[in-house]
Amino acid sequence: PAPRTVLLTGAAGGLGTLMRDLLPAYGYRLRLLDLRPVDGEPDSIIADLADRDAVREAVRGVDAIIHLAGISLEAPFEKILKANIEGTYHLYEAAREEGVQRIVFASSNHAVGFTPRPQGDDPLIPVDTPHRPDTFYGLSKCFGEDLAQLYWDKHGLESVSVRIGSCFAEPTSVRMLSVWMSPADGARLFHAALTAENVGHTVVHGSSANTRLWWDLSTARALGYAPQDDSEPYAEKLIAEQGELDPENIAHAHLGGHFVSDPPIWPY
Ligand code: NAI
Ligand code: 15L
Repeated sequence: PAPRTVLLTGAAGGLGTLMRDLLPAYGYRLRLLDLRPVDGEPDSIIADLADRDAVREAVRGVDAIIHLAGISLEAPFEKILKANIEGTYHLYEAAREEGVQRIVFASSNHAVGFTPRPQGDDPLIPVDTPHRPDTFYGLSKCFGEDLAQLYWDKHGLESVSVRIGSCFAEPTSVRMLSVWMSPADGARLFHAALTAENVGHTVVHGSSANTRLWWDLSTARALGYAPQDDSEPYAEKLIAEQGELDPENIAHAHLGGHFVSDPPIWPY
């Protein structure tokens, strides 16, 4: 049976806001959680993933979880450790204790951001490409994927780790033409990840069916995901404004874009 009640962590964030709009049409009843209040949602749970009791209470009785909460960009290691690494562990533990069947984990392209992006006739990046995080942030997503694998192998808790490209209303850079996931395709993919049978722990790439795609969508399609969108209508304007990607520029030559070349953030 399709899961009905879904806990959406990170509900106040950008992607959480998009999914709050789009997922109810698929028949889900969303329970919302975030550190901060969720606009227009007085019943949302305001809790920090660091608060294990609150997290356990939040997961009690849900059929599945979409886990978006956390730091979504590079930050000092200590902050990533608390929100993304310990926080995701607390969520998985709570789900195990409460018998939740499945978690859809918002992983990121930055788990494999140092992977060279295909050029010319190069093959698409496969989903089993080795972890090559481009930041502490990306490293926390590698941890989340491995945690998901551990909880499947050891506890039978299923997960789909979605290595999201860029999910925003529109692509805003030339790189995004390759990794963009339209919000509508994002909802399609989360729905597929919630409803496909026997996923064990499955890793999928999360993007639309872009003409300039860099990575393989076959594991996502195997879940039943049928993307409907393509960034190509945005290409002419973005390339006119920003120019084509320069293969000599390391930010343009790797999947992770500027995350690869930005200076590290240390805790000053
Ligand atoms: P966002 O930064 O807009 O939202 C994250 C939300 O998590 C915020 O509302 C924040 O308050 C909440 N949060 C942070 N720490 C928390 C904690 N300790 N306890 C409870 N809530 C906490 O990020 P966005 O763009 O909505 O991304 C959502 C998720 O998807 C993140 O995990 C991000 O890493 C991942 N992702 C997003 C991509 C995108 O294109 N938007 C691309 C790849 C991954
Ligand atoms: C991510 O992981 C970030 O959360 C998001 O804000 C974008 O930067 C995205 O990757 C991207 O690579 O464009």
